[in-house]
Order: sequence, then C-alpha cells, then structure tokens
Amino acid sequence: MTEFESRLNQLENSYRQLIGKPNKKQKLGNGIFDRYQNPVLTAAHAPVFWRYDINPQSNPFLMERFGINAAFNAGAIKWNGKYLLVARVEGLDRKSFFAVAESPNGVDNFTFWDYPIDLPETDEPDTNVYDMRLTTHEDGWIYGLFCTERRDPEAPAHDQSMAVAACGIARTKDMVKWERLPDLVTKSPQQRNVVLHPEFVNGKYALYTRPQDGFISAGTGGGIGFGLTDSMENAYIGHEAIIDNKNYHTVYESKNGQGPAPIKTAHGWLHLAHGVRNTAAGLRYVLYMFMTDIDDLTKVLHKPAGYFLAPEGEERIGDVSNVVFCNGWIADDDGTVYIYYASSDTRMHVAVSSVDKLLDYVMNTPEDGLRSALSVKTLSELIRKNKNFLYAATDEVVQPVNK
Ligand code: M1P
Repeated sequence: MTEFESRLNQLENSYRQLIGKPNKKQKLGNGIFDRYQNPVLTAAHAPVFWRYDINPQSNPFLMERFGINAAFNAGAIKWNGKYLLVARVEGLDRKSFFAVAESPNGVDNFTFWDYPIDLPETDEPDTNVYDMRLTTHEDGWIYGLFCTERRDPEAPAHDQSMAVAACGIARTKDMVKWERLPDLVTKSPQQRNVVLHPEFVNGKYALYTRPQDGFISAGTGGGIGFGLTDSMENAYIGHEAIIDNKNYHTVYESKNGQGPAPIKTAHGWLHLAHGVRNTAAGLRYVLYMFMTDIDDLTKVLHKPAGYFLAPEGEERIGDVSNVVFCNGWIADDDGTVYIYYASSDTRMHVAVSSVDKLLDYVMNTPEDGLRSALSVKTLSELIRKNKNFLYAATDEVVQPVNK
C-alpha cells in the first residue's frame, strides 16, 4: 500500500467512525429538555471527497484542497421520514454556503448529501449567505429565508468590514432544486433573522423580521418585528410591528431575533429566539422562548424569565465564543421536539423535548419581574409553596431555616 493509499484509508476510517458514533442523552437534564452528549454536525462531518482531491496524480501529497472551518446555524425539516439539517457550512475562506445533512433518527448519523445546495444568485450577487430558516408553507412550497451579505456600497476604501445584511429568499419542492426570489424589501436599512410564518394571515404572507440600523448593532432598531407581504415573489413589508422588544437588564438587552418558524399548538404559537447582551468578555448569545396568541400573532401571551438554553462547557468555546444560536427545530408526529442549536458559531448540537414539556415551560415558568426585588418575591413564593407541600405531605412542622 502506498503512503497515499494508507492516508486516504485513515481519513475515510476516521470519517466513518465519526458518522457512525451513537449519540446518547446527557444524564439528568433540567426536565425541560435533554441535551445530547456529542455534537450532531461539525466541520469534520464534511466528506473526505469534499476536502481532498483523491487523485494521486493531481494531489500526490493528499493535501486538503477545500478545508471546512465550521458547520453551524442549521435550518431543520422532517423530509421523507428523515431529519434534515440545512447547515451553514463555512470554508477556510470564510464564505458560507448551505448543505443538507440527513439523519435517520434526528440525534446521530448525520451525513451530508454529496453536493452542497446550488443556490441561484440575484442580479446583485451575495458575498456571503447564512442562517437559513425553513418553512413548509401552506401555499405548497418549502421556503428558505436566509441572510445575504454584501459589502456596504457607502464603505470607504479603508474600511473593508462594513456590510449590508438583507433577507434572501429561495424556495423548493424537493430540497434539491431551489428557485431564488428577489430579496425582501423593508423600510429598515438592514435585516437579519427573518423567518416566514407557515400560515397565511388575512390572505398574506407573514414574516418575523429584525430591523437593525447597522450590521452588528441593532441600534434604534431591533426587537422581533412582524409584517405582512402580498407575495413572496416580490416580498415587501411596509410596516413592521415590534412584537418582542429588546429590554434593559435582560438576556435580550442588546438585540434578539426569531429562531426557527414557530410551532402551532392548541394554546398558541411556541417561539424560540435568541437574545444577546454585552459583557466585558464580548457578546453573549442565549436562547429564550415565548408564546403568541393563536390568532393574533403580534400578541405575546407568555414569556418565561431569562434564558431557555445557554452555552455550557465546550459549547462556550469556538470561533465566536459564548454563543448559542438556533434556527432549526423539528416537531415530530409523536410530539417530540428536536431543537438543533449551534454553539459558538462552530458546530451543531441537539436538545430533545416535547410539545407538552415546552408548553408547560412557557406557560408556567414565572415571567421576568425586571427587578431584583421581584425575583426574590418569585423565589420566596416558590419556597413557601414547597414548604407547605412538604408540611402537608409529612404532617410535620417544617422548621423555617431562616424567617
Ligand atoms: O456570531 C453570533 C451570531 O451573530 C449574528 O446574529 P445576530 O444577527 O442576532 O447578531 C449572525 O451572524 C449569526 O449567524 C451568528 O451566529
């Protein structure tokens, strides 16, 4: 066996081992969801034939020719009985693109389809595309809304980082062939985290938006917006109502954004979103949840205090550390909910819950009182309730530890 053949064998074995590695629930979750032990998708999940030219004539040293830096921020959909992630795959050149990875069970064995998505461009080519939200709409199409980023035409030559973010729109019927539609037009100078609602509202398409003044900072904009458009073929939103604002001294103080399309339940629409606050160590991204009225999508009915899921352990480290981000979840027929979240702009994980658990969490977790004294009041009420419950159960006087 030549050195080339031996190296190729090792690369393929290590890839197969990774793909075949079973994933298990972590022990003792919080009752709301179960995290799984291993990331479900990483840069190393890219097939060997993506990364290497495997012809010894043109690549005698078997060098990596197309390195993959990360696989994260994936949209998700159940498709023909399989769990699909449409990941943001980022090459060493920092450009990201979309690629589908498929699993038979939603928690492991995610395998990339042979080719990345061939996403058509508009007349104004995208420099970078990322963070696709998938929506199976009642009009019969599967839409993928994503961020398209281009250099700011107003940027001076010395500034090579000023960019404009907008919402790109594509749709498909088979997850393979994608039709590109014109970008969304709104009154906001920049848009990111735009998500299509799965149902018509008053005969129109309804979109969750995130108006922002600048590329990074939401500025005077921000909050999760909501607007209607007559068509997706020339999507235009004239008025954005802010349904969930950023708020002082919360986990969504600097900015926030809708995650995947909301899940419809008998009690209302379940939303998963990300919230951002600034710290001495930089921005911290966490996930939080809320519920909107089944008919009035602009009315928030319930919103638990604080975060639903925050970066933990190794999740805290990556290209952009201290970040969790979610733009894909799957509500299965049996009520199981697979929450696909990325950590630190590097890799994908899964946390598993159910519609019933998420409803209980959203409807029965106390809201943010927005003041320390009210947090103490909420906690003291819970302690009192638990003491009374213990007292009733044991028929003994429970001694107060501290009056
Ligand atoms: O780097 C963290 C995230 O930053 C952006 O999110 P937002 O628009 O809310 O600030 C996005 O670029 C996202 O892809 C990234 O994960």
